Amino acid sequence: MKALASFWNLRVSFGFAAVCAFLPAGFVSQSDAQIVTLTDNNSIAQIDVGSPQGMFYWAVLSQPGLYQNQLHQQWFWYRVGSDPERSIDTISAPVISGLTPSTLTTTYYDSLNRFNIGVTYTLMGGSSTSGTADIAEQIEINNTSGSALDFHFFQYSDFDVSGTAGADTIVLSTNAFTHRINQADQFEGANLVEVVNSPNAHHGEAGLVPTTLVKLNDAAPTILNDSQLNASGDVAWALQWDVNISAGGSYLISKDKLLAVQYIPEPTSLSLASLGFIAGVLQWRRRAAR
Ligand SMILES: [Ca+2]
Ligand SMILES: [Ca+2]
Repeated sequence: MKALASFWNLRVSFGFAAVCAFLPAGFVSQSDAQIVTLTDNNSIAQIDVGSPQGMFYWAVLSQPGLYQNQLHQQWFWYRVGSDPERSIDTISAPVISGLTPSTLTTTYYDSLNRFNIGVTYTLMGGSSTSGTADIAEQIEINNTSGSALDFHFFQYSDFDVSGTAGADTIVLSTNAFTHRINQADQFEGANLVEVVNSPNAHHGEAGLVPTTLVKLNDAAPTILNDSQLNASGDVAWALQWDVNISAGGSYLISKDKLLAVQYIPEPTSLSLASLGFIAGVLQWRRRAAR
């Protein structure tokens, strides 16, 4: 069953990559969903900047001509004081700037003019045979309210490494000096590593989908539970920054994600197995036709 699921994932990814090859880089779709496609060397990322699905596709070349998606959903939530959390796409329509084939900035402006949040993504692909790619994310929160702002910012990440939702392990690690979370490692064959460059997160949570997402979308203010480990499942993780931003002040978060997939130069046994399957079906149809 799992092999079959992997097979379909690969087929879907390949079809998707084939479609992407015809899109101009830094492409913004015209539909209701505002999807931006970033490309660089061996990597493709897609971000729906107008919905909580957020970044929903990130692939690196894992075989000649084959892109395997490693990401289901990554997006950002925020809370002011003890209000419930909301996803940043609810603040306003995204204002897109700095769009190049591999970079994007989206800014959201609070309707009460208390703050704005800008997120800049920079995709850095590796060589075609490296199996690695990097996304840097910089978040800038500006207090425009005229008084101090009790602000809470959340990143939610649901990667499905190796192209499958199950059997992943997530480990969140803390900095030895600050005792705050500064790294996330998720793995199942392929690896995803996020290093929180600055500042380290105040809280984190590793869990099974959709436990943390439910907390971010419910009506109660949430503090992530600081669990650091979850294994063998459809895992997700989140980070939380708590800050009092002075009037006219800004808060900057700088992070870096690295994806590492084993690059296979030749067709795999999976591809050969699928050819065998097709040959078997053809033989069965010939027999049935007699
Ligand atoms: Ca909540
Ligand atoms: Ca997952």
